[in-house]
Amino acid sequence: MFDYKHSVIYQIWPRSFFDSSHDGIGDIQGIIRKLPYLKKLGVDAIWICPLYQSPNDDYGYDISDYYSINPEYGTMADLTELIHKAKDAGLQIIMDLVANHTSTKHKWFQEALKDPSSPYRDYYYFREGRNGQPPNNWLSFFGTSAWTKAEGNMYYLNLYAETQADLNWNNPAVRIAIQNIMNFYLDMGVSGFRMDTINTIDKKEGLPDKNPDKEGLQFADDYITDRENVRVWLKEINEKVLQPHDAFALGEGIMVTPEKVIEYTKPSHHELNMMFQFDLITLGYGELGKYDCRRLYHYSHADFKRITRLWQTQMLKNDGYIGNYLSNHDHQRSLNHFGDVHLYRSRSAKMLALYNFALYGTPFIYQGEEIAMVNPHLKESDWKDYECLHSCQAMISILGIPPFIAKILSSLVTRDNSRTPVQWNASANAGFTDAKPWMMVNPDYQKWNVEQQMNDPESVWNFYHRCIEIRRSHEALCTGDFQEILADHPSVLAFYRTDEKEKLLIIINLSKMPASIHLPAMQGSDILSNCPSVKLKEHMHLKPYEAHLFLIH
Ligand code: TEU
Repeated sequence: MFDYKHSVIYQIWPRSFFDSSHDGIGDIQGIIRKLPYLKKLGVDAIWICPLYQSPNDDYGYDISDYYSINPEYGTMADLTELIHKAKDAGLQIIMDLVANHTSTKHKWFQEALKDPSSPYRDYYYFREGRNGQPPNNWLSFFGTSAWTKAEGNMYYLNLYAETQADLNWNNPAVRIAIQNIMNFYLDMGVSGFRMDTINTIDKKEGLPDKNPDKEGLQFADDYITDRENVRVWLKEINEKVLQPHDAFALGEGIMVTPEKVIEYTKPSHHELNMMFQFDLITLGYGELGKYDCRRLYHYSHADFKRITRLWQTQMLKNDGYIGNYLSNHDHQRSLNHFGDVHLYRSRSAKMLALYNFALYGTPFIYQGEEIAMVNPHLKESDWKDYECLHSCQAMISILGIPPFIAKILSSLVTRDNSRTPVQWNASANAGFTDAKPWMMVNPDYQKWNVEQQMNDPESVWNFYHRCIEIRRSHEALCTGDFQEILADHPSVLAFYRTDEKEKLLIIINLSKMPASIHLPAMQGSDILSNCPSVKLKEHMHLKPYEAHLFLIH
């Protein structure tokens, strides 16, 4: 297994990465063409979002055939070529495993639908409705009922889109089928998997109503996350698939707590190597997620610091392990969420990079983050994401938000924001394609693109490159302790990362306002900063978003 604690992982959402086939859609050959770029950036592994056959209702997270590649992205031969060329370049390939559900176009579901006595019927949750209503009151993650009518009074469960039918993991045949899929790709040479929404594969027995005394659809959080069989089934996968291949497994943990991550990732438990948590990425969201605007998308830097402190201390103290990320294909761009896209776009992008690379846990770069890509200004007609199209309606119907406000807010938080094509250069369509791109390109590509930034030593791209080099040369950043100082400061995050060889001090002004700090007397050299290097002093005045990494003498 590759050394994931000393690695940097780059996330590719293939549809918008690079188009080599002149159809306006990113593809596998496009990823192959960019392997030298990824090598030059300095990453060690690539997590590729789903490439499998899919109707694209959820852009690949609705799989209709696990054993074939979406022809828009290429062929199985292309994937084989990618795996081999990546390995030759010293890059690991991590595939996305979507095993909580399949597309309703999958042959298993089609057989189940056609014939109630089919063995595939028990691959899914088919249940009788109640008085013309769904079997229970669960709300899906996408703002609709978690049940879709199949035929007559029969419904099937879908925690996500209505065309994403939940698999019944209680059925051993389902577990064996998923294990066979994993073995197939591991035998092809992939290094492991990012396991999609993996902590929702076990649902409360009997599928009972949630808050039955309440009106309307209810989010069944503890009925569908982290139930006891999740660990049982992960241990089975670890024993039968991961260990025999010495393969890596990263789990996406919906609303997962530090206690649960420790259970899933403690090495002696033989379940997962790493997990994604959601506390930071959902800062400012309401309890029902990004389309719940009741917190007005406001969060404090004290919240940001509290979450950082919680996860850093809990993981180090209890032998848990996480991947650290500031955006991905499911959320708006990190600069719009945590930085500044106007006055301090470059500086705040570097601040966020320094933050992410200074933490305990494997740093993830989402495509385009390394050049400070930001949300485009989307109109309703630009929306393509199923979640947005349906959750905007839920914002109106469930939360009672006036439609014109719901649409403005939806454009700000929709996943479409992070799915615009990567901006490679200043040529037409940002060099992503020479055809009509499948999705709008952010018009700021002429100023913000890879080519321009690789040639600018002070660019965000070169800062990411330095972060990767510095992380690689300072073990304390990978496995050292975390000790916070200035815990009560309203906007400055400061902490030591130490091991037996060295002591590093990270100081980050999270705010667009200047900040003053008082430090213990010490000597140190400024080894990485988004502002001109400064002397480490007891009293420091930080510019907006100013960030430093000091090596303490
Ligand atoms: O996302 C799971 C998940 O976290 C979603 O609930 C996500 O939070 C969503 O955007 C609601 O805010 C995974 C994939 O990353 C996502 O792209 C898929 O749509 C989803 O599973 C279903 O496969």
